Amino acid sequence: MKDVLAVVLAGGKGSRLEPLTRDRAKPAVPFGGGYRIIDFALSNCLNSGIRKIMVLTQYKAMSLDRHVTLGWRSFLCRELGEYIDVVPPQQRIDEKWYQGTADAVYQNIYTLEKERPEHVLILAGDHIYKMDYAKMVAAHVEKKADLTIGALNVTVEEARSFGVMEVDPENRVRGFVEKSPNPKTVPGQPDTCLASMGIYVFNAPFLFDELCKDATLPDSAHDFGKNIIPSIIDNRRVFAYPFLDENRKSQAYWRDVGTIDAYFEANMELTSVDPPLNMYDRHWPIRTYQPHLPPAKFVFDSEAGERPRRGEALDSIVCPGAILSGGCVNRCVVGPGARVNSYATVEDSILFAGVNVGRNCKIRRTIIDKEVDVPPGLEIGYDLEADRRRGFTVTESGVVVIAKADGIPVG
Ligand code: ADQ
Ligand code: ADP
Repeated sequence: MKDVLAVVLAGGKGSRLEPLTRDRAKPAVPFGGGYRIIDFALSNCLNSGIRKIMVLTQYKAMSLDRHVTLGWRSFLCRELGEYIDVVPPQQRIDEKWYQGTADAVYQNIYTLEKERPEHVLILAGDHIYKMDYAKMVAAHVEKKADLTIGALNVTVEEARSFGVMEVDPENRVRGFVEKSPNPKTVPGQPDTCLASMGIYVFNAPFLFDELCKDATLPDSAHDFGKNIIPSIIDNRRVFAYPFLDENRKSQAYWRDVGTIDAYFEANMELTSVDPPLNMYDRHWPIRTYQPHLPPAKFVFDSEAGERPRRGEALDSIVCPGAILSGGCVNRCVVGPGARVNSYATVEDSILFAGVNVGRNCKIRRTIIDKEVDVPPGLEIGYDLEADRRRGFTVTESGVVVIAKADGIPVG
């Protein structure tokens, strides 16, 4: 993997994750307590033996930049030629801000070429999964491919928001349409489509040639899915790489947490007894920036008269620095330094770092953004109309989101 350079596209706006992406890019949105979404792609890189990583940012990148710089730089040693660099939009080649994904890579082409990699692995910074990219690169080399595309089976409904491939029995890509309203199904499986995961292994010189060619086309959206891939499948060796579990039998865990509902469900899955994503796998550690915080604390005050103050957590993830100070959480993700005060109950919810839940609050199916200070006695997630009137976001499935600027004090 020494000759592989990973480019992580981390510029997506994540508008369907609003209001969590109001002040931060989607890859910087917290996930599973102390992690950020981008930690999964970056951990996959390190665990796959990749030591040269460029993170391309664009939209509201401050929190993402800080996270990667503080948390990830120390894992790699520049003296040994290893690095993880956060690269803001360049605007060196063109006056314009980045356009599509191919343009984001093209704008950094000088830096990429200078590294003289053999392969460039292009990744999205906004999916939750554990994948050994070394196996994908090995398959790419074995097939003598010019481009290999990570592939997943999805339903026809889901396929409309993906690039969808048609492949021959050798998995060679014969058709590729980006976000078609009528996606092609897998032969013999009328309910299934083969979707692109938006991750690509390119032979580096081939990638650079194609980017330069595409950059001269006035009508191109400069996007891998819309332009580059469809234009090369007839003449070049493009293969799909099915993302399967370790036994290479069934589909592996992969979540696009692009909507609030999908994001909420993926977090809730982590609190189940046997989650589909194992975060405790020593062979595949998920790394992140870990602030120095004291251990989580649970306070139970039996001296408090008839109503003892129970600080407890069931089927929950509780991060360092959190204090359940006489409040209960059930099926929750409790972020670093969050606090739940006496007689409060929080169920099926996600509390970001530093959230303070006041006494006697009753909260369910709610996501609360960083450092929001919920006043005592508030009920959230029970009367959704009341929650909407308060200015909170309420999704179709009834998940409430309290963002930083929703009229509740922060800090
Ligand atoms: P989308 O995810 O819809 O489809 P896009 O919005 O272009 O494609 O985002 C791809 C990735 O690039 C995301 O991680 C995003 O954050 C990032 N990104 C977008 N614009 C960027 C920019 N200018 N600078 C830096 N990063 C940027 C893509 C493929 C589909 C595939 C799905 C799988 O186009 O074919 O099926 O991913 O999710
Ligand atoms: P997070 O909650 O993701 O840890 P922080 O609270 O540390 O993020 O930082 C987010 C803050 O950074 C926002 O309040 C916003 O004011 C600021 N910020 C984010 N992106 C930008 C940007 N592109 N330009 C200026 N400020 C930004």
